[in-house]
Parts: sequence; C-alpha cells; structure tokens
Amino acid sequence: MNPLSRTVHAVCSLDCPDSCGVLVTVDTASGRATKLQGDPAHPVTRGFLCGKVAKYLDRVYAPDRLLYPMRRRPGVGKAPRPQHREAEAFERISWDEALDEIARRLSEISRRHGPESILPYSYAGTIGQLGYGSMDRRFFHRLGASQLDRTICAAAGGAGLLSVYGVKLGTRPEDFAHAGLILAWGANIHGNNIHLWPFIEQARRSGARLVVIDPYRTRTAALADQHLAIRPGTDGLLALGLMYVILRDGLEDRAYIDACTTGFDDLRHFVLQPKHAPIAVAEVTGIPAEQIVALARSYANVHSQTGRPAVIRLNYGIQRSENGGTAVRAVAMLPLLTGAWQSRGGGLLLSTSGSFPFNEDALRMPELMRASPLGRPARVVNMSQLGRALTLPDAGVGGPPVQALFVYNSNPAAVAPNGTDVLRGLARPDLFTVVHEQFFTDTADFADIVLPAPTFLETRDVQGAYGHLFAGVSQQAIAPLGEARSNVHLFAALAGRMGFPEPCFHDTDLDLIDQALQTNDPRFSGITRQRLEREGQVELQLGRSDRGDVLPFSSADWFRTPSGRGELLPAPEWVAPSESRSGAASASYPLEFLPRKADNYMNSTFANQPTHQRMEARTAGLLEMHAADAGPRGIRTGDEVEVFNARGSLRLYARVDAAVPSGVVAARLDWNKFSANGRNVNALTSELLTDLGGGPTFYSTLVDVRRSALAKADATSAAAAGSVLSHATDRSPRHPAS
Ligand SMILES: Nc1nc2c(c(=O)[nH]1)N[C@H]1C(S)=C(S)[C@@H](COP(=O)(O)OP(=O)(O)OC[C@H]3O[C@@H](n4cnc5c(=O)[nH]c(N)nc54)[C@H](O)[C@@H]3O)O[C@H]1N2
Ligand SMILES: Nc1nc2c(c(=O)[nH]1)N[C@H]1C(S)=C(S)[C@@H](COP(=O)(O)OP(=O)(O)OC[C@H]3O[C@@H](n4cnc5c(=O)[nH]c(N)nc54)[C@H](O)[C@@H]3O)O[C@H]1N2
Ligand code: SF4
Ligand SMILES: [Mo]
Repeated sequence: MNPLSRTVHAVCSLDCPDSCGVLVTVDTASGRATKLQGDPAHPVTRGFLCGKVAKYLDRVYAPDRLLYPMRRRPGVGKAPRPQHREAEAFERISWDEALDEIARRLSEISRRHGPESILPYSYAGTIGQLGYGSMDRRFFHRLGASQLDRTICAAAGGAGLLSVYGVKLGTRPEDFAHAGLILAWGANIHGNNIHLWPFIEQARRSGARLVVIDPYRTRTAALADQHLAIRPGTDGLLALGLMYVILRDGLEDRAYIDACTTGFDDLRHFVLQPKHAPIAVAEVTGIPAEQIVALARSYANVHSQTGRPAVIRLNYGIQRSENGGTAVRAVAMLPLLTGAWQSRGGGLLLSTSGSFPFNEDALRMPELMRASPLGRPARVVNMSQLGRALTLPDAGVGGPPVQALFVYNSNPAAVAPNGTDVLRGLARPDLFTVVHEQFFTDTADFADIVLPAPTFLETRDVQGAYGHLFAGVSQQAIAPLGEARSNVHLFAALAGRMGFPEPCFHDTDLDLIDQALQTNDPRFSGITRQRLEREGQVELQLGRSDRGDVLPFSSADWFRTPSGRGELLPAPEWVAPSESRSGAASASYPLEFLPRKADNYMNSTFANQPTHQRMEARTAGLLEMHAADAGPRGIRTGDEVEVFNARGSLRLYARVDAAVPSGVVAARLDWNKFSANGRNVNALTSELLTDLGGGPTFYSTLVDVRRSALAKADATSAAAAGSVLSHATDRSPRHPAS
C-alpha cells in the first residue's frame, strides 16, 4: 500500500462493447489522477486498455476543457468557429445564472409553443446507467418534452436480432478461444472491440481460422486468414447464399432445428431459389462463387471436422445500411441452421446489452409524463432525422416546431446524418440551444448556453456492457474539474429550478445505483451495489450446463421470442439499398461511400485531442479509393479531390491503394471544423431510415469524386446549400504525406 497514492476502480464509460475495468491511480496530496491501467482481475479487460483510453488523462486534464457555464455574447451569431477560438463567442456565467436562464427559457417556450417544442438530444457520451439515462429522462418526462428515439447506432441490428432470438445475448467473448472458425462480419475488432482479440488469437493458436467480411481492409482484415471484401449492403444476400449451400448439401443440424426453431420448412423453400445460388450471389456481392461454397462448407462442417464450433462476431457495420435490419436477421439465422450454439465458443455475438436487467423504468420514470402539462406520453422524434426535426415546421412528425434543443452526451453537428440540414437547423437564431459538454465541439459552436460536463473519472455510476457479461460499479476517482457537473446533478438542479415537487428529483447517485439494481430478475441475483463495489465487476447469473459452461441458445429455454424458439420467418428477403450500385440512384452517383469510424477516436470523441490526432494522422483528410475508379477520373495519390452528391460536398486528399474494392470509396469521421471546407463525411449521408428499427443509413451513401482543380464552379453551388458554413475554419488541410 502506497500512502502517497490510492487506486480507484472505475469502468470506462465510452460507447464501446468492452466496458473495461479501469484502475485509476490518484495522488493523495493533489487529488490528481496520475495513471490509468486496465484491471488485471477483469476477465475481459485482462489488464490492458485500448490506445485511446490509455491516453485518456490527456483528455481529462486537457488545457482546453470546458470548465465553466457560459452564455453566448449578445449579437454573436451561431456559426462554426475555429478550434481554441470558440470561447470568444461566449461569456462566463455562474451555475445559478445558467440554471435560472435555462429554466426561464424552457418555461416560456413550453407555455408559448407547448412542451413538445422542447427536444432533448443525447446519445452515448457515457454508457453508465446514470449518465446515459436516469435523472435526465425524469426531467424531460416531467416537463412533457418530446421523446427522443435513440436510434443512431444499433436500432436496426437490435430489431433484427430481437426478431430472431427475442433477447440481445450472444456468445461470451472469453469463449471465442474455443472456436474453430471465426467470422468477423462487419466487425472491425482491432479498432472497435480490441478486448475480443486476445481470445481470437488464442483460438488461432489452436488452429482456428479468422475470416473477415468487410468492404474495407481494416487492420482486422489485414491480420485475418481470409478477407472477403464484400460490396456494401449485400450481406443479407451473402447469408442467403451460405444458407443455400448448407441446405442444398444437407449440412444443417435437423435435431437442433426441430428442437429450437420455428419456420424451417418455409425458410428452406425460400432459400433454395436460383437467385440465392452461389453464382447469382457472387454477381451481386463481388465474392467469387467458389469462395462462397467453401465458406459455407467450412462454416457448417468445422465442428465435425475439428471438434471446435464456428462463431460469428457480427457487428453493427452491416446494419448501417438501408436493408440492415433484415441483413442482421439473415446472418443471425446461420447458427440456428447449423446448431453452432451447442458447443462452447460457437454461435454469434452482436450485442449482450439486453442481458443486463437494469431497472430502467425505476431510473427513468416514464409515468412522470402524466404529471407534465401534456398529461400524456409526448410525441417521439427519431434522432437519426435531426435535420428534419430542426428545419420542418412540424418537426417532421406533427405538432409544434422544435424551439428548444438540449444536447448532452452527443455531438450531433458531427455525428448525425445529413449534416447540411442539421447545421442549418442548429444555426436558427430562434432556436434556444443548451449544450452540456466536456469540450467546445462542433455542436457547442451553436449553443446559447454551454455547461461543463465531467469525464468518467469524475462521476460515480453503474454499468453493464454490450460485448460481455460483467456488470461493474464505477467509483469517482477525482473531484470534478472546474465547475463540471454530472448529468444527474445537472438535471436534478434544473428540476429544482423548475419547481418540480416530486421527491424523485432529490435522489442521489447512490439511490439511483440501488434503484438500477433493484429487480427480481435472476440474472442479477446476488448482485448488489455493495458487492459490485467490493469486487469491481460481477458476471451475470446465466444458466450453466452440467460442465459449468454458459451456452446461450443451446436449448429452447433461452429464446425470448413469442414462439419461444428461434424464429426463421418471415424469410429475410434481400432488397438492394436504393443508394447502392444495384439500386435506383446509381446512375447519378456511381460510387459507394463508407463514412467510417476512426480506430483511435470514439465516434467524434478524441478528434480534438492532439495525442489522438497523431495516432490518426495516417488517415486525416483522406479519401481512400481503388485504382479502377481513380484512373478514369485522372486522380492520383495526393491529389485534392471533391467528393459529392446532391446533399453536399467535401474536399479530401486521394489515396489510391488497396484498402477498398473498386466501386467503393472511404473516409473517416472527424469534426467539421477539422475538415478542409468545414464539412465532414456526414455532409453526404442521408436521413433515410433502415428497414427495421428506424436506424440511420450511413453506409448506404452514393457519391462521385472529381479532382478539385477541375471542379471549382460546381463546388460553389454545393457550398451555397450550406451557406451557414460560409466562414468555416480556415485551418489548412493536413496532407496525408505529412
Ligand atoms: N476505436 C473506436 N472504437 C469504437 C468506436 C469508434 O468510433 N472508434 N465506436 C463505438 C461504437 S459507437 C460502436 S456502435 C461500435 C461499432 O463497432 P462496429 O460494428 O465494428 O462498427 P463500424 O466501424 O461502424 O463497422 C464495422 C465495419 O463494418 C464495415 N462495413 C461497412 N459497411 C458494411 C457492409 O455493408 N457490409 C459489411 N460486411 N461491412 C460493412 C466497415 O468498413 C467497418 O470496418 O464500436 C465502438 N467502438
Ligand atoms: N458518418 C458516420 N456517422 C456516425 C457513425 C459512423 O460510423 N459514421 N457512427 C454512429 C454511431 S454508431 C454512433 S453511436 C453515434 C455516436 O454519436 P455520439 O453519441 O454523439 O458520440 P460522440 O461523437 O462520441 O459524442 C459524445 C459526446 O458526449 C460528450 N460526453 C462524454 N461524457 C459526457 C457526460 O458525462 N455528460 C455530457 N453531457 N457529455 C458527455 C463527449 O465529450 C462527446 O463530445 O455516431 C453515429 N454517427
Ligand atoms: S474504449 Fe473500450 S477498449 Fe478502450 S478502455 Fe474503454 S471500454 Fe476498454
Ligand atoms: Mo454506436
């Protein structure tokens, strides 16, 4: 025990499947955190952190953290501002002044336009139960504000998975070590889910093969045994092609199918159509027929041949597509046909989030909407259509226009689709906007009031995970910096200012943690706050086999669908996304665009940190394209290019190499203000929603590309569409070679 420092157990609250246990060393005298380390006792963290959070103290103690409430200076318009000059638009005020002004404006707007003209906008700045959705929801429910449908990440895939299994549960990451064949399907494991990797390496040392299905040559793909560079949006068809071979060759597990599924005969009839034969599927997916046949056979036979099952790490990449919900359904049916769930390490992992029975109703209290001036449940606005919500007179859903926007846990100016409309909406002078943030983000540039938010070292919370089965309590390691206040504290204080009488607005963090854990669900049996505090993390109680293994969906007891079985109907018919090369819009814009995440950022988080920018320097401002598309356009590596469609245009530098197949171009998400013409990749994405779940379709985006020098005239018309951005950052673009 070192008396000069102490160690605090926290949980990384970033929006990542791994939810790592983090040991924070705190200097006793100064109260300053000096070191972060992965918890060696956490069976999935296993003592290491990803590169971006290993450097998290650079973020916590960044000199440009937002530390005080601020108000827009009178007469200063809402527009993007260059980094480090944002504060010039604001003046510092006290928390009391900030809360008074927010309460006054919200009351006024509610009286004049009805409470539904107020829109909360939040996503996953923190995925702790308290920070993600507790006191904030109580506050907006009691206010009668519009409800936000939080679809921006996983809605389509979630709906797809639930329709087949009835619960978001999958193969335990630790059990991947026992697999004989691993498919990483739309899953950038190295970038987004690094704690799965050691288990995959362990399996490979025992002879397992790793096959990556991804249009982009990720680091995961580069390290795999085989990389299938599928055309975007065609995964559902590939899954049907694999089913075709499995069923045609009789490789399915009939006993398992009979015991655990429903709808098999109809599915079989549907699958065995010529349009699902390998030749036809190859034509559309770009994957050669013989590789489809070989993959189907090894997928179905690996267990009988090696004694080790096949497992699919399906991730959310495939569901950011117009047909993404159905694509997830099709892939999710594969282990139901082969019975891969029956052996340890077999099956499929998309998300485990639904397995944590946190008492969300107790935390969020939707019944408070009845005590609001509305007296009924408020209308629902889909967060993936924020541009419509802010620019249409009825918010796109009926009812009053949005007059107040309260943003926390999110940076919509950078991450929401159809950025042109989002920014146009945010620039409305009559919109009252509050942004609760750690930094002056693209969104904070449009705020009337900005409020300082803490990092996860500065709060207490309780958290599950979406990539493993451990729950943990995150202890507060350090005092909040400056005047930062947690989401819970902010909304409790605002409720007081609004005069809400309900005692629930006085609940403390500890009360809320206890409420979150209060349930009779057997999965949380024996899991209390005290135990989580003592042990750091505790695994959910799931049924175990005689050998002590957790084998989800190994028997019919595990399914939570209406039929109580794996549901194979309706058949997952593949429909080409309208924005794809087989779709309706391909004549005007022939290239499929992948507006990807950065391996060393977390969506738009970290994009402003010099340490993290250095880790991502290789792809800064880059458009990756294939020689077959670059050649005819006269584009060579290093050329400045314009990427455009009817919604917007961006300036990037081309790199012509092997990262993408022909017909596909890729660039990564960044803040608008770090991009050459002040626009990031979401200038090109649309607000079209997915087939299931109402999710965004970032990865169904068609564009064209031209060399910048040849295109000056057209560039001005695209820029005019986003005239609010006319004086975006003058920061010069970073050349990829630098
Ligand atoms: N470093 C880092 N980690 C993160 C994040 C981050 O931004 N950075 N984000 C976090 C969040 S919010 C989430 S939701 C998870 C997401 O984790 P993932 O689900 O892995 O998410 P993506 O990176 O969107 O997509 C994964 C891969 O799908 C590929 N892809 C795109 N379209 C298609 C397609 O049509 N078919 C197929 N087969 N593949 C396709 C992309 O090229 C990408 O490599 O990661 C989390 N972890
Ligand atoms: N083009 C493109 N767009 C995408 C994606 C993509 O792959 N491509 N991915 C999509 C996906 S999967 C997702 S999940 C979304 C993510 O969208 P967001 O959830 O908006 O994610 P971030 O960009 O990480 O922004 C989170 C913000 O919350 C702040 N924050 C952190 N902790 C707290 C806190 O305790 N309180 C408050 N008030 N704020 C806090 C952080 O500083 C950060 O600015 O983006 C989507 N957008
Ligand atoms: S971002 Fe993910 S991998 Fe990195 S420390 Fe947090 S939970 Fe772990
Ligand atoms: Mo996400």
